[in-house]
Amino acid sequence: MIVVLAGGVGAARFLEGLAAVAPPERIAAVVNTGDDMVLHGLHISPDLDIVTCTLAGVIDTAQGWGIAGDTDECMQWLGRLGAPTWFKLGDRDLALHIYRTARLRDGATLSQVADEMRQALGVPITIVPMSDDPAPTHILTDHGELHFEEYFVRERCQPAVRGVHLHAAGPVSPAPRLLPLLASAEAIIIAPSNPVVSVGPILAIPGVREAIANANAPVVAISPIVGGAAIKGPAVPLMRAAGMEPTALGVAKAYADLIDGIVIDTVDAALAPAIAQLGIRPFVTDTIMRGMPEKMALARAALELAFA
Ligand code: FO1
Ligand code: CA
Repeated sequence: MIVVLAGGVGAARFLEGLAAVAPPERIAAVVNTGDDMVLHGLHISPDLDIVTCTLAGVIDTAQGWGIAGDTDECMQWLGRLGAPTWFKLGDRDLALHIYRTARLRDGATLSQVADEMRQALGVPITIVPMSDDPAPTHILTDHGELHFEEYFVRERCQPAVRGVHLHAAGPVSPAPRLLPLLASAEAIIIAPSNPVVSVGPILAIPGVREAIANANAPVVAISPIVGGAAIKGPAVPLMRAAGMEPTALGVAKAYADLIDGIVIDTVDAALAPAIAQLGIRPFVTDTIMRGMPEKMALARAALELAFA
């Protein structure tokens, strides 16, 4: 299997390209669940849903999350009842949440539910949550400790970040399929996702980082930082708070113990020699995924680097 460590939107778009250039049955996405939370009594798994719905072709592509053509009747009524409305769950999206929550309450694991949902939506690639245990990511800010989604969506990344608390680093087990997938992988690809709050939680789970370092497979990353800025989301303040330089070189350093190569954007070509100095092979190409041709080209670049 080609195993991809995935966050949300960037990873989902990369996986779309990968599934078009490699056999989908040979692709497995290991998905961050640090963003998961319970709201209205519902188990919300943003990155699992973003990856699943993108690959199913039902994502709202303008937002990168939520379901295309969705309506907000339920949200409006929740608002009338005084329930929180800062996290938008569309009417169709709520069906996914009701299903997941009911199955978990029946005793199913998050791994089982993720597999049921991707099958029901016709997604041919394997989708595995990083863990079946709760492992929320908290952001320590000047407004106190916030859940990642409270920081990101409710507070719109306004509070100053002082640190990041990954509960994934606590007494959390990897999902049952995760370590076997890594041990038998033909390649491991770190998607262009936030290294602190998307890939960070996956790597923080006890045993996972070691399993990747010890895997026989080549390991390559795609930098989500282009020209010192994040393609999407609050990577820059979060990387700074985690002691990383918010550049493609900083991303390479964060993964230096794991990766054999990294795909960086043409605008960052000047960083290639410093990356090579770390013993990591840089691959310079256009990494902005505007449409399907760019997604496929980026996937081909990652595979070329892995199998070079
Ligand atoms: N992101 C927002 O910025 N605002 C929202 O109201 C919102 C709702 C939402 C509902 C379901 C879902 O699967 C994702 C949702 N997201 C929303 C996206 C999500 O919060 C983040 O983009 C990811 O956690 C980042 O990977
Ligand atoms: Ca290795």
